[in-house]
Amino acid sequence: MNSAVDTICARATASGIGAIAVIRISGSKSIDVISKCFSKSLSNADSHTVHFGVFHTLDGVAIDEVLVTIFHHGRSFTGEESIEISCHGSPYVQQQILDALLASECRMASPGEFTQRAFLNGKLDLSQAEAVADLIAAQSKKAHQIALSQLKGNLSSDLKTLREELIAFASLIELELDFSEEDVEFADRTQLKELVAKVLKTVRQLADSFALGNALKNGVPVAIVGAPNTGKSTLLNQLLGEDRAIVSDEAGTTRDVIEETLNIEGILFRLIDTAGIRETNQNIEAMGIERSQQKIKEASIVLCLADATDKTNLSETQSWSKELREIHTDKKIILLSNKSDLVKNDVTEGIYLSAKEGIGIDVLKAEMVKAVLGEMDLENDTIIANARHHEALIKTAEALEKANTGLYDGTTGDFIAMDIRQAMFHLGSITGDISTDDLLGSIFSKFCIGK
Ligand SMILES: Nc1nc2c(ncn2[C@@H]2O[C@H](COP(=O)(O)OP(=O)(O)OP(=O)(O)O)[C@@H](O)[C@H]2O)c(=O)[nH]1
Ligand SMILES: [Mg+2]
Repeated sequence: MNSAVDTICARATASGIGAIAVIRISGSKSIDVISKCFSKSLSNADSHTVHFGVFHTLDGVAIDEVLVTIFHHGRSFTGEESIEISCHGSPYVQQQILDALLASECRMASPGEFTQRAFLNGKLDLSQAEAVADLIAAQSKKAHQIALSQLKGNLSSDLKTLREELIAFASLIELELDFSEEDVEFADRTQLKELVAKVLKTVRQLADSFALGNALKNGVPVAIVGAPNTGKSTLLNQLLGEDRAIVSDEAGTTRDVIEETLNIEGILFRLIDTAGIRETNQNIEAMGIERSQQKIKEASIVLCLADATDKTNLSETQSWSKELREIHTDKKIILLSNKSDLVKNDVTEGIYLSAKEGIGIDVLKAEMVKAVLGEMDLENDTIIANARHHEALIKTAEALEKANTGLYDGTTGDFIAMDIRQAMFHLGSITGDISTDDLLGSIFSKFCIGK
């Protein structure tokens, strides 16, 4: 059977009980298949029309009252003739309907097969197809925003511009090659240098945006660290607005890592409360401390909590956070003077905070948001959130750097043309202009069945 043209079906909604469920069919026999199991004839139905009737088995046993939506060839998500059956959300009903479809001329869709067909039929490019998966998985406003922008084709159009610029470059180089036999050297390669520099800058910007995109997609890890009893668990609870972690005036209360998610201004943060760091002979506490140190490594933002009532702790935390800042230049280290409610008239370091009274929490939240977004303008800048795209952009940049070096070293045009072709190849792999079955397989197999 030719898998590209046979008719496939699958549940499009989550399994389990729901008010309604949607079953999708796609392929050239979609209308034939439904016609055998539906109380009304749909062979003359217009595209984008909805029909109420009874779905029955091939033997005529009624299963459910359903709504059938028709999409004609070329006018559906996949680009093929498609049907959506909205039935009641009982798992039994859904299974009966699927069984009837499978007994007709349908086969079960494999993971991501609907989206893969949309890609193969030119309805979406590869980066847009991947955005479908990201959109479904988005857990916060910002992650949703990035996925939607990619689905709408913003990344695709940026890449298209880059590609056109590289083609322009390649044609200039070709011109040089054409004249090479006459020993004409383009002594002045200024224009070429400018073009490569321009493209390289954009490619690097896109690649760099991955740090932010990835953080927004998966949640920004925030480690709350400090000496025992400084109020780390109190701060976690205050940020969450609930008593999640045990708070006590005994040092060493938190022994293991506690993780909770928090949404601030549409950004998902993963807050991590850790065991207080100090010298200890106790095994369990020592293990907790080791994990705290591990969590600092994994975090993008580290909240260093000091006890403002304890001068020694305050200066120790201050120098410790300074050290962290020097070692981890890619992390945002925020120093907090907690329990400031007890030292009102004293000078404190970092953010003035009372985790217990909720003072300074808004300032802290604003700092956290600022640490994530930096100078980025999410509304207008294209942001990469996909590791595959990031990798391809890095490779594109590498090839462009080689071309750039070649231009300055006076390398002959044919070598530079080769580097440019490499750059175009990697760029093209993002949108799927250049793709292999292996690549497609690995991308679409990560989708759920029904997508
Ligand atoms: N006055 C005041 N007390 C606070 C504040 N924050 C925490 N505390 C108190 O400090 C004590 C320790 O708080 P925890 O939140 O358990 O401290 P911790 O850093 O998680 O401690 P360990 O888990 O043992 O490392 C508790 O008695 C809290 O009520 C604050 O801002 N002001
Ligand atoms: Mg604690």
